[in-house]
Amino acid sequence: MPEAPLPKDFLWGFATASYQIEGAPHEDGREDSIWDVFCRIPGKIADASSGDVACDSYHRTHEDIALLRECRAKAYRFSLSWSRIIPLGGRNDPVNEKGLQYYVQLVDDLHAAGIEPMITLFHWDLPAELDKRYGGLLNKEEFVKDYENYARVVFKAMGSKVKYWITYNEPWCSSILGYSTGLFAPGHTSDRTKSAIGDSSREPWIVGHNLLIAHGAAVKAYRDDFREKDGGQIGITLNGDWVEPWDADDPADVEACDRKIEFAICWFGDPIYFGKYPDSMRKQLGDRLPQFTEEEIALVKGSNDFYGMNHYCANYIKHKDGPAEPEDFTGNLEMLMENKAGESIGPETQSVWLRPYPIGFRKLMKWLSDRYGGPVFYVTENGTSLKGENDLPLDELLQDDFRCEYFRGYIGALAAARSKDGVDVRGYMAWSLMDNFEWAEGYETRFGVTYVDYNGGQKRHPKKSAKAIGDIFDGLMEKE
Ligand code: PNW
Repeated sequence: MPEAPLPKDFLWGFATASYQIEGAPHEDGREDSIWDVFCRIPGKIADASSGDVACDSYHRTHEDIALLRECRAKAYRFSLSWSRIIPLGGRNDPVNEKGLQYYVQLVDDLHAAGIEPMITLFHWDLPAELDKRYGGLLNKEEFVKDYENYARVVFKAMGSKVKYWITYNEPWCSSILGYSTGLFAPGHTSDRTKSAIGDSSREPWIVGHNLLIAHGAAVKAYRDDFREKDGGQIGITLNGDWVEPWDADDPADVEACDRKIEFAICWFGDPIYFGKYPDSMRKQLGDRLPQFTEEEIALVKGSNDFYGMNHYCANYIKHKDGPAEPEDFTGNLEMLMENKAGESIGPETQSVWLRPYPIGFRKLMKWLSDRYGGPVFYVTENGTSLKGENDLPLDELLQDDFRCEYFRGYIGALAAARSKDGVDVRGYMAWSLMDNFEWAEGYETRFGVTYVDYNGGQKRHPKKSAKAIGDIFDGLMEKE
């Protein structure tokens, strides 16, 4: 028998995020997050919906855990709602014991079910009060201290029970979608037809910087005061897609590919692994990109125990000539779905930005592993929507062969990255355990391996892919 590509302790499971599944926005003392506020602004969410009910997971954690068991998951990645735990968010604001206990109970119940919890501290739902009080993520002095305090409250309450911590989910999204395009909360942008406030040329870079410092501060807190007794690991999750040149014969397109990854991923990865921003970003952004002080570098450099990787798709990259626009956040290039020959990078899905290209997963993992000296990787999200899925009758919808095929391709690519390219990847969380509130897309776009009937009491129906993932891992992992 040839050796299996994945070890028997490979940690696989499913991911979700608080605002996307919980509902119960004002129960047991929870206060608004910036997403509650954002959803109330007409025109921001495609179907005018919100996370008010979502999957109702606040009342159905037992159903969620039963689903995880049915899927044979070994781990569950979920995020905490900061404003459930500290409703107003700040370091001098009261802790809400009921909100905190909801998560402690969830962790206990997961352990009882034999499922390893992986916790994201921040998946975009900043307490709204902090945005109002001092400008939220834009205010380095206040925000870093409040975030560190929140992290400590959580480590103290459940540090002994949780071995995997993620400080931030996709800081690129908080910075760019929240402060450049305005597509996500709090919706800042220079585009005055969309928002009265915002400066897309500056704010995203300030926010990204502040998120990095806050990440470093939380990691330091964990390492100083919890790691030794609790024995866990902590890292950040970065999103990033693979890239192929629009014209493989044009050196400028080939070069633009690396620049795209630097702007999207190394913006955060380089400070964490090297203590500086990529040269390509400094060159284009000049002093709009903040400078690290010596103290900040000391906090940020070396602050990952593992690299959390979210990955969905790929793009073709075409360089642009001439100077970059002040609002550009891509690295002065175009991201396209088709190459020069008119070939699509992959089949269409319900998400305009997502076309599957499994080999890109293997290539990106290798690219990142080479750049950062072979860190430990946990894939913390990977998954797909299906074009028109929401319009199908239930019996057809549950036969989600396209999604099964996606997972076969992507998990196969991960196995190859590990067994053939030597990438040290130790875990994989599929996005998502169930259909949920897909941010600005509302409920029309579904990413779940479980169908959630939003008009039928949030009843859950596992799709074909819910079982397929376990079968794929069975085929790839060493036997017990
Ligand atoms: C991730 N884009 O977000 C998030 O972490 C999840 O909460 C989300 O539900 C999932 O992917 C599916 O969208 C992204 O526009 C959202 O490029 C948008 C983009 C990328 C990632």
